[in-house]
Amino acid sequence: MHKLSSVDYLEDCTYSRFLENYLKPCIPVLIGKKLTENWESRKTWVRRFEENDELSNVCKERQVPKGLEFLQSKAASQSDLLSDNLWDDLIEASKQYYDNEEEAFKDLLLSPNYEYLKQVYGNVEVPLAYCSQKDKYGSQKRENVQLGTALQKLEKEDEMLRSMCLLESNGFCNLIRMYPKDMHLFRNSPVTIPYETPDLFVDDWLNAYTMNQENDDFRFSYIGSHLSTTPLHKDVYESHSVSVNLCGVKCWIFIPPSEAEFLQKQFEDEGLPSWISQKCLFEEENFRKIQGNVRILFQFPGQTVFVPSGWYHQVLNIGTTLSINHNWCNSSCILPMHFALQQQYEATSESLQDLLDDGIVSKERFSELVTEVVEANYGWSWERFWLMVSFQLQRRLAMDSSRAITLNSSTSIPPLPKCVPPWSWEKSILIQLVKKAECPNGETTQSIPANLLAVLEEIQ
Ligand SMILES: O=C(O)CCC(=O)C(=O)O
Ligand SMILES: [Fe+2]
Repeated sequence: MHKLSSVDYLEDCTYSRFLENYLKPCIPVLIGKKLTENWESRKTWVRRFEENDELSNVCKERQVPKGLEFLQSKAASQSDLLSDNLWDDLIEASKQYYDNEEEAFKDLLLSPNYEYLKQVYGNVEVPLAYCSQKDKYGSQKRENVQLGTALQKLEKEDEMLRSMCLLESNGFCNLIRMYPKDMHLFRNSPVTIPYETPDLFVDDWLNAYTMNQENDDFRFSYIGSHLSTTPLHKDVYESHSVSVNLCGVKCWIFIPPSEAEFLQKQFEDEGLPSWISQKCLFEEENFRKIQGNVRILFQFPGQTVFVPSGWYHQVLNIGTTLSINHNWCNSSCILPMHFALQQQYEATSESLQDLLDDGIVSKERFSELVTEVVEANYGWSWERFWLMVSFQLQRRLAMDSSRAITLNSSTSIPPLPKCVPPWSWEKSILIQLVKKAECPNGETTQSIPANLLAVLEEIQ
């Protein structure tokens, strides 16, 4: 049987190693828990069942791996989600990360600090997904609730799972598989942000621009109950993501951009599925061709996953998980982001072409309409894309007082972070970017600010 490849695991990682081996080539990587050891949220957002906790005692008596066996028994009926070897693979992976079993089991006894989270963020409205129910479009059913309400439900399910373990019941367990996800807990947060973005991910054009210019952000939190999932997807705008897990274990599957075409072909008739079972990926003949390129990864508490732009991925939560994620971007993925946005504009123009051909709208109105539809479906536009690029260039050039420029009306721009790629490399990407935006006649329809073009011309 073919085995899926794993993702590189680094206990520690310097910026230059990350830049050259993972960020520039867009390769996923898992980084050890030392990277986030000073995070406030690793203390305040989670709690550990103590040694005298009932579950610990039962596990000791029965000599079972604490925290794992009861989760496994409750997953027995979910063969579409889990492969038979998942538990062995998980234990095998933990041996890479921990010196001994005791240490691993200690981490597996972490759970969300429901009381604390309710107290601090209980009033924030969040999207709550029900992973075992579908809406009319076939996506996970979602509703907006206050986080306090969601936490109450999650805590109840957590308790039920643990008490079923105590009763040694192996019967079918009807898990609701709730998943509050994409939660904006840090936008207008009442308390200080409980973490500091590691240097590796701090060169982030997307959050720098949205936080400073749009009063918005791409910083999210996720609280996944046992066996909740995030369906197969690529990240928003073709950005990168970074995920730090605080408790539970996340099982990730990654499919590289080079296999996107294979995936599309494989599911040509019905469209991409929301979930590809591990059984299918591990064992099916059809998938043999890509098995060597598909990667699996178990993310334990404290560990950080870099999810590069353009990779399809899906996530299964084992035990209750709690994570903090950023979508982010910089010169390493700005070209694929540009390409993806261009595709959106092209597809939208094509679908609306009749309106222009039949003289229903003017040429000017047509292009406004295309932008409106792209904004509604995809969430952003050329205007905001180029404003983000300009904002970043302004930060870059502010470092050099002879070049300080003003590209937009903002008065305060945050200083450039400590770890950024060499300017020569970044400059070559920006030049390629502008070339791609130009039509054959040298004009562009992408609302590139004229002063951005002038600055790029000057620095070439
Ligand atoms: O943790 C999850 O459920 C999904 C996270 C994800 O898709 C991401 O960070 O890009
Ligand atoms: Fe994602």
